Amino acid sequence: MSEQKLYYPPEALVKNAAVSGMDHYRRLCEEAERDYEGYWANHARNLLTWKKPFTQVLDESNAPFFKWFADGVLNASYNCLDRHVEAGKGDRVAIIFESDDGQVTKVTYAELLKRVAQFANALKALGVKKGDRVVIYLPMGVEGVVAMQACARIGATHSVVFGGFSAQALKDRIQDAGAKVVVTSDGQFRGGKQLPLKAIVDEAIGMGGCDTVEKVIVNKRTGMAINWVEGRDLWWSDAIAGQSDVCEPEWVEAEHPLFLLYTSGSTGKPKGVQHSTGGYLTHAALTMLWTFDYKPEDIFWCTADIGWITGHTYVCYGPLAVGATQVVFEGVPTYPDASRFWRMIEAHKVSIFYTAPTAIRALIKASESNPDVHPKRFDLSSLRILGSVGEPINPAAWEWYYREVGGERCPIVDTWWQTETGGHMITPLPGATPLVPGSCTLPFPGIQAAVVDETGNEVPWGQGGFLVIKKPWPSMIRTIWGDPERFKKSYYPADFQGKLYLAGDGAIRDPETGYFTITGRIDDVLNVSGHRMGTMEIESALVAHELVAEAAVVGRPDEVTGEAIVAFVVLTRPRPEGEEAAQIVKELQNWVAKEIGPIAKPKEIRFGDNLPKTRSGKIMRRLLRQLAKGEEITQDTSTLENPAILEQLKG
Ligand code: 6R9
Repeated sequence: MSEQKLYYPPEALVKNAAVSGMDHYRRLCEEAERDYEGYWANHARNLLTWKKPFTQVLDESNAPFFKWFADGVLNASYNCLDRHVEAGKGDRVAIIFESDDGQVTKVTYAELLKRVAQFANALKALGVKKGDRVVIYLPMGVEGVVAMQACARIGATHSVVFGGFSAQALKDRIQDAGAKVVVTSDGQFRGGKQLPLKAIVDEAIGMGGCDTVEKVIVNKRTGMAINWVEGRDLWWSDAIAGQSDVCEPEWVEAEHPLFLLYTSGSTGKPKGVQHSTGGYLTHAALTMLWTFDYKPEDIFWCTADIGWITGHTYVCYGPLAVGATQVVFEGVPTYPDASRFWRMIEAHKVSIFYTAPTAIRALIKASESNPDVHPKRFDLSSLRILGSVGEPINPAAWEWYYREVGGERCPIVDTWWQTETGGHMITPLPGATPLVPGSCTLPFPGIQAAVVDETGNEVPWGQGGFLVIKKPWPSMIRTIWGDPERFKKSYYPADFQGKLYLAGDGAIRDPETGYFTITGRIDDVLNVSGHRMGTMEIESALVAHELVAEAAVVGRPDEVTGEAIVAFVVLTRPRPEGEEAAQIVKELQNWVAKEIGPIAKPKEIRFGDNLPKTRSGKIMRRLLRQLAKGEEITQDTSTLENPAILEQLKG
């Protein structure tokens, strides 16, 4: 990596950047090193407005259940809305919304505040109180942001479920969170199609076990026909009718759970990652200013869905906390054609653009076969900073993004972070860090990242190991909802004496620069198009089908989606071939889509009479991974119970 070309930020950008040059970056890191608590306390004080200032900073007394700014009192929605309006910025556009069919709506800070307050009052009228959980199952749109902010306003803890998740997945989340209210819409538009949402909510609740749900609020989006449960369901418009558009925020302690967001881990059950209010919002705001170098003149666009952490921190909270004007979009990057992003950047003069490698790779492919959707056909001169998130970006995609989209003048911030970390952890700063394609470079100032071996000792640069964070940070996960033991075990394992946060990724540092490169998950978590999925979740879904006796799921590198899901399946009947096999593959693919969601559909399913197992009965996933990739198995397979099976599973 050391011989690779470095990409330096343009002079003009360095000059005006919030973090300007590497000396400045190093000074900030040293400052944090010298007085860790003082450093974060300053940011929390300067970036947020507190109802009652905090006097405590980091509380480690019940480690690893760390607390930050615990005696401080604030409200996230006040910080995202009211304070900008009070500062005379009410007429500033907060959201430029572009729908699936290209219609544009603009909402100012003053209008957004009113809509949030009114919806907050509607929730209160339904009996939603501080600490209650509200599940939000909405498409991308202003309503999603309004619903999240309204929960924050009254101290209700929201849990957004991505609109692509199935009834089963939704039910699991509603049940685990114990939600009192579900907010949804009749349907959603996606790539020119109408897809149901309310019907999926009905199905989820109909499965039983969701007795905590008292009300379902339905926003009218598509106008499609829906079923109605009298007494339980009510239209969004009826819920807000007659409600005041003024709502005093509920002032909450800094540690109050702002939201739960479910993500995949290495066991079958998704984990409800719990985030705080004060620490979370501090880092959301700080990373807006430093990683994106956000300035009041900027138009910010993060393409993530609010169903993912990126949509929480860099659509709902970060941009609003700093008073930014941002673009929010509904739809997919390839509809009406694969120039959607470029057209929107041109139309809305986007200056900071943040998306996922999988989208970039899909758009590269599309522009190769259709020159009309190539970014060079569009005026992208408003861009000054590009970002990447969700998975490793391969150097070829990086270079294309840099050259064809950024015109070789926009630094790319390749931001490594996770649902659990709340905000950016390892990332270039655009006016400081020389870039290397494929590397997320160096830790954000104040974040102490390291690569360690299985005993927790730091390995020399140039040697791979486990990525860990050495000190607690303000926006970190507080616990797993309802399962503190799992939180401890997953993130502060005993192997590291409970002292290091284990990220679940492998990493390696460049021998000369110390730059980090993420080498992928070290657990059984796959990353498909930037979406996290547990192999065990998919396996459980497969074995729930009557035809399936046993299943093992692995990832295979994929040119567009990063990883693709490959399932090895043993059926309860003889191994099928030809047309029959093809039919069962289809059926199982649809089954998984129904059980979890279309994103979890295996791309390939192979049938065997058995799976490769050790004599003690462990499935040899390493071999399956090689088979999935089409690699020749060269190593010793004598420990296998049934070596002949490999031939059958070759595909
Ligand atoms: C923000 C987000 C987290 C996992 C993470 C890692 C992968 C995210 C990355 C990256 C390489 C980057 N990941 N960003 N890998 N480079 N810049 O995506 O959160 O959905 O929880 O996924 O995604 O494997 O552990 P989440």
